[in-house]
Amino acid sequence: MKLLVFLLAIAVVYGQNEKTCIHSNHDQIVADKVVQKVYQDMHKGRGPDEPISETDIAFEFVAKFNTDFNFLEVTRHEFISRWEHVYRDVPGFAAYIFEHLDVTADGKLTVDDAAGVITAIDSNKDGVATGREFELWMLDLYHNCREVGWYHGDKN
Ligand SMILES: [Ca+2]
Ligand SMILES: [Ca+2]
Repeated sequence: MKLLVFLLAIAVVYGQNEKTCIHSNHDQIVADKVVQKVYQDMHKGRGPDEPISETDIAFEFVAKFNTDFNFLEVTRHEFISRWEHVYRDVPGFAAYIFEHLDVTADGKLTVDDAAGVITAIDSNKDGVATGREFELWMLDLYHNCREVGWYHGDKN
């Protein structure tokens, strides 16, 4: 029994991807290039001043990141493995991005996270999240280690 508990503890430690806010990419793709791709995937075909809606967020990060039959939610594990596959960032960094998208902090991405993500992106607080604001928000996350929820304070 003790051995089993010990083995489970090991599995938990190694099974979780230790979060890191220091960007690292399997293919040595620099942060700005990764963000450019994330931005294009999110905002394809639209101008930088055009808004991003809650539906856009839900479509991009919930629907597209889903890998199992439960298409209304994306678990931390699902998100990390797909982010690593598509953008080639290491799992620990994908975990850091996940935590910034999981605004409700329940360990999964659902439509309930979309409004909070919009608030986080909307840096000039005019109630609209534009494509450019999304891009700048992502760049900020990639370049500056940000605590989850930091934008709730004064954001300059
Ligand atoms: Ca959530
Ligand atoms: Ca705005």
